[in-house]
Amino acid sequence: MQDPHEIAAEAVAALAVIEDAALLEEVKARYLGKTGSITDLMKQLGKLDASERPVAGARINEAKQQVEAALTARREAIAASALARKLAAEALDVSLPGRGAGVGGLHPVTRTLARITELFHSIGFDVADGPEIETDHYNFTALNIPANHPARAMHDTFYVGTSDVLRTHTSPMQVRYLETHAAPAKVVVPGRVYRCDSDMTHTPMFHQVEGLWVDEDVTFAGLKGVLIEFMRAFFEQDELRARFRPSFFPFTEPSAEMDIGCVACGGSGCRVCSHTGWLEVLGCGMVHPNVLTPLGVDTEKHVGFAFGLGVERLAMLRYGVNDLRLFFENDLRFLAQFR
Ligand code: 2NL
Repeated sequence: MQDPHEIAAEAVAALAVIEDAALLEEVKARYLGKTGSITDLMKQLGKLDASERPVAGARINEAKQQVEAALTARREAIAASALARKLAAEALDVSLPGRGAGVGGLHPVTRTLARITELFHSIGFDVADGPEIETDHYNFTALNIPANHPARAMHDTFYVGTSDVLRTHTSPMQVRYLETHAAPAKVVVPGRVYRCDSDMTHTPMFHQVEGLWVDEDVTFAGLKGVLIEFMRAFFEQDELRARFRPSFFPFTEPSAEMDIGCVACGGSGCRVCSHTGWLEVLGCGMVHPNVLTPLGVDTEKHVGFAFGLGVERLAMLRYGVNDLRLFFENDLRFLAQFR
């Protein structure tokens, strides 16, 4: 009979180099399986002399236990290294920042709105906002645009039902302001306005800031001074030139449109100013008595000036954007430039 310890030593040596669980089971079968070499020794016990059996049996059992102990140790080692590999492969650094956690920024139109209202606030204008769905009273009638007046067509109005509209300007909020604030009143109203118009240079929704100053000694000269100084501060050009051309709005009389020297070329003529050297930037005028009187303002005592400007237009000029539609496409390659 072969020495059981020799077989056990051979088995332990074979197990020592095994890295794979399936191979381990093969080696186990070779020694401890039905036809394994240690099992064989057990079978041969019967052929031994009865006196030799206890010693030989004990030696075979020892050998078997050695192999089993080596098997168990190896099985655990293989499982431990498999687990270690799996953990290493699945390791997560939870302290890393998340993907796509970029820093956002304010939309250029929002920044321009804030800049405009801050400048007016700094010279004493209150800032107010109001509803985007208005009654036709506040949007039109109160502003000296009676029912069936052609001026209503001028505004390309979106109707909500029969007598509500999406406000076509922020003037209705200024009317509301005068209802709750007695003269003197000094306010700007920023916000979204809507007109049924869509092409290269018009979007159905855009932003406007309107201003109103009602007091005893408000003059057209004062209007010019406030608006020229506003434009100089907004564009950071102390020498910016301006001119006022006569115009018409139902809610102001007299009315004017204000041009500034082209901020792109300095007045020498370019594509931005259509080679005129001038840019039209707002409409303004002295508030029509038909607007003030129904609001309880005594027009023998109080007068007002008002103006309205387009925010996208000023944003385009300030940032050098040549296509209005870029503001509404939300392309991050465009927007990220204003971070
Ligand atoms: C433009 C012209 C203007 C006003 C808006 C106004 C408001 C009240 C009374 C009188 Cl409550 N006027 N607003 C006045 C003149 C012009 O806007 O072209 N806006 C983009």
